[in-house]
Amino acid sequence: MKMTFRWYGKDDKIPLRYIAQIPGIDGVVASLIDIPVGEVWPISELIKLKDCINSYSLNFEVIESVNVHESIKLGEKSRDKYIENYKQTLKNLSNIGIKTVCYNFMPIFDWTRTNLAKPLSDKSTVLSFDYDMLKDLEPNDLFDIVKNGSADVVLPGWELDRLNEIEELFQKYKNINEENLWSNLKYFLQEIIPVAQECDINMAIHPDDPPWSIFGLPRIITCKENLQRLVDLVDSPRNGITLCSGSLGPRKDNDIPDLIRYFGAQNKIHFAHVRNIKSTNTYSFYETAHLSDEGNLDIYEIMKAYDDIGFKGCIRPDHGRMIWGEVGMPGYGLYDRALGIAYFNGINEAIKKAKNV
Ligand code: DNO
Repeated sequence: MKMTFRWYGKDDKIPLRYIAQIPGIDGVVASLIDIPVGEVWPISELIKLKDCINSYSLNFEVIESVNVHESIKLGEKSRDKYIENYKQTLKNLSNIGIKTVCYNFMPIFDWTRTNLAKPLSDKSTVLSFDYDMLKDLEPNDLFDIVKNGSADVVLPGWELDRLNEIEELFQKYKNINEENLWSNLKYFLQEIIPVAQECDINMAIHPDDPPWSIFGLPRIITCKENLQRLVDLVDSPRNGITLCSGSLGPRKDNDIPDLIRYFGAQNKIHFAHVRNIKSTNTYSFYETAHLSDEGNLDIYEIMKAYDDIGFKGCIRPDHGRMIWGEVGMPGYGLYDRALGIAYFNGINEAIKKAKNV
């Protein structure tokens, strides 16, 4: 597997030279966050980004993410224009050597949390999701939470200008149930996957986070059965998943090592996110350090499952705590994610050496 680290480009407070110093690092996962959703990513900008990353001897082969325009998820007439743009973006990405594109199909909101800085007993802070709290909130309140908690950085998916269209979007989603969303996803994939095939790009859908409906909006990429339905929508090796332990993990019926083995056996895992979470009740949880003892997920078993399937793709530590006084994008600080990588490296070394005994 190739160890990678998410980097938010020129607005990221973490310099690439620091990332390059993480032991065992192979590359960076990035995107063009300034390009409005639905527009074609210009090749000139992509070349600049790639050159910048490569100049620190870091590889660049995964995009997280090329976001999908709401009109595609809604199945509106205008979707064809946005799908054509998406195809052109894939072609441009393939020209700079991108091998994997992560995307998601969550209506309106990407990942959702009710607190971006929940204090833990060690005085670090983490992202958390409290279902009871969400019940009393309006979507606008969520934007406030994100704005006030994001240390002046615009979190992708939470651009404030999106607020202007929120009411209208909610109106439109009134007519969209889970089955409609599935059929809109199928339409999208039937168009996109043949192009991904020509471009040698693996499409890796990111699970819904959290993996259940919020504000009454349908969410479908949530569990083993639905992930299987996704890969069956269009039969192609290019149609696969981002296996995100922290997004799927809050559902008790999602056994992450089992999912890795099950979808790994079908060669459907194109990208891996590893992090830990601790549930506080059925629909509430907070994020923790990566260490197994800190959360519900057994990170050793997860890494073991990746080793068992001979995973060759890119893997990255996911959200970490904010520690050691670092101020930055919630979940995306340098220190705790670098500790995550050190931990994965340790587990991997132990797995390898134990096999040779
Ligand atoms: C949150 C991330 C998500 C992810 C997108 C992929 O931290 O895991 O925003 O990048 O859902 O499309």
